[in-house]
This record gives sequence, C-alpha cells and structure tokens, in this order.
Amino acid sequence: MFGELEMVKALLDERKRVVVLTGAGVSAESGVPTFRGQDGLWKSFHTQDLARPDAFESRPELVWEFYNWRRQLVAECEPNPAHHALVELERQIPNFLLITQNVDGLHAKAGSKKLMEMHGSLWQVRCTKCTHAREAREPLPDMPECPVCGHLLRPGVVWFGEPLVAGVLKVAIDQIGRSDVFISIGTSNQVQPAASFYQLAKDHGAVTVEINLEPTPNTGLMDFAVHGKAGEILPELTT
Ligand code: BJW
Repeated sequence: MFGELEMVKALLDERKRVVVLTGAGVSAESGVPTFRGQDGLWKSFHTQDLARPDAFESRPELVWEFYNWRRQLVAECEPNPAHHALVELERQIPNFLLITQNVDGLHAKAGSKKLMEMHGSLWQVRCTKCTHAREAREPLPDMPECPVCGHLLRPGVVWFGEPLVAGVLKVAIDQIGRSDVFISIGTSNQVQPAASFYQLAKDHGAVTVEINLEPTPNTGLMDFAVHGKAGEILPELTT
C-alpha cells in the first residue's frame, strides 16, 4: 500500500469523526448491477424511466415487474469484502456513520448498524393511499395490495423528484457538518443531494476522500482520490 491510500489509512487511524457515503459500486462485486456506466442497469435495460413516480402512476404493473425482478436478483447476493470492511471500520471508529444510496440491504446484511439508507429499501413497501408501510422480504405479486385499505402498494424506494427518507437529510447534514473525514465510495456522484455531501463536509473543514472504480465529476475537488475496486481497497483500510 502506498500514496493516497496510505494517507487515508493514517487519517482513519486517528479515529476521528468519519462519515461514509456509499453507492452502487460497493455492491457491484456482490453481483448487484450498478445504475450507470458500461454495465449499468440503465444502459442495458433502458429502465431509467421506471424509477420515477410518473412511470409508476401510468404503468404500475411494469414498474412492479422491474422491482420484483431486482428483489429476486438481490435476494441471491451476499455482502462482499467492501461491506465487511465497512462493518469493521464502524467497530474501530467510535464516531462513525454510514449513509448509503443503495436500496439492496447488503450493508445491513453484512452487519452495519450505524447506517442510514437514504434512498429507501427494496425490502420495504408502503401504501399509495394510506400510511401503511412494512418490511416485505417475501416474493410479491405484480400488483400487491395494501392489507389495510386495499389500494396499491409501492416499493419503499426514493424516486427522482421525491424527498429522501424522512429525517435522513437532516441527520446527514448535521453529521457531515461535524465530521473530520468524509469518504465517498462507489458512487458516480451524479445524483443529488448525495453528490453534494462532499461540499458540505469541505465547507465545514473535513478532509474529503473518494474511492471509486473510475474518476467522477467530484474527483478533482476531493482531497484524496483512490481509484480501484472497493472490495480490494477497503479491506486495506481496516488492517
Ligand atoms: C465501483 C465498482 C467497484 C463500479 N468498486 N466502484 C440539484 C441539481 C440538479 C438536480 C437535482 C438537484 N437536486 C435534486 C435534483 C433532482 C434529482 C437528481 O439528482 N437528478 C440528477 C439526475 C441530476 N434528485 C432527486 O430527485 C432526489 N430528491 C430530491 O432531491 O428531493 C428534493 C425534494 C424535497 C422536497 C420535496 C420533493 C423533493 C432523489 C434522488 C433519488 C434517486 N433514486 C435512485 C433510484 C432508487 C430506487 C431504485 O434503486 O430503483 O437511486 S436513482 C439511482 O441513482 C439510485 C442510486 O442510489 C442513485 C445513485 O447512483 P450511484 O449509487 O452513484 O450508482 P452509479 O451506477 O451511478 O455509479 C456507480 C459507481 O460505482 C460508478 O462510478 C462506477 O465506476 C463505480 N463502481 N464497480 C468501486 N467494484
């Protein structure tokens, strides 16, 4: 290990207040497709239009079919060394928070506890009419109905134009504002507000780090950038 990675490890060894933001790249080595890029879900399946409230309104059956397909795919996936390394960092660093954009549940499956899923979860559903919301691990029909009022359920994820999971943004802003180190891992940094978290950290004097397979629009603005596979890089930070 050398260079930037060595410096990031030294920062973490100081056990400062650390906030980590993760994206789809962290789950790529578990077999979960990313959204953008060469092998991205949205390139292969032209599904960007499905993760939208208006798509669900006009074609709910198609959108549910897409989410049920992903639920099935992700159910077979296991956490990889990147997820496990983040559990270990949480154990080593007393003041640690993991904010994930991922909806696959793999951080929780690996054992992360100080965790916020800012874009919701594939394993949550909620009613389109009443306040009913629940965890749903079991296979669902293509048009699942609310057990309380009979209206259509929807996936418990955050689509474009929708606010983040309740309370998450406030906690994120508060914690990032008080962090000493902010690390963005496996995200293309193209979706707001997550893509701007580094700026918030920087404005409050935190050291900012990017770990990603390839450069992102934020790379040049980060204090440190390490490019490669999260599953290979993150375990290096825990030893
Ligand atoms: C590896 C790797 C390996 C691969 N190791 N790396 C300001 C300006 C402009 C627009 C906006 C703005 N503020 C808000 C918006 C609108 C919008 C937005 O950002 N649009 C952009 C397209 C410009 N944002 C929103 O609408 C958000 N809501 C909001 O801001 O609400 C405000 C509001 C307040 C009050 C009332 C109403 C509204 C919500 C955003 C929701 C995003 N939802 C999705 C879908 C979730 C459900 C689902 O999964 O189906 O979330 S979109 C999708 O993108 C998903 C992801 O979480 C998100 C981010 O993707 P991510 O994780 O970065 O993945 P990729 O694929 O893009 O990148 C993976 C990276 O990993 C790549 O770089 C690879 O190289 C790398 N990689 N293998 C390390 N092994």
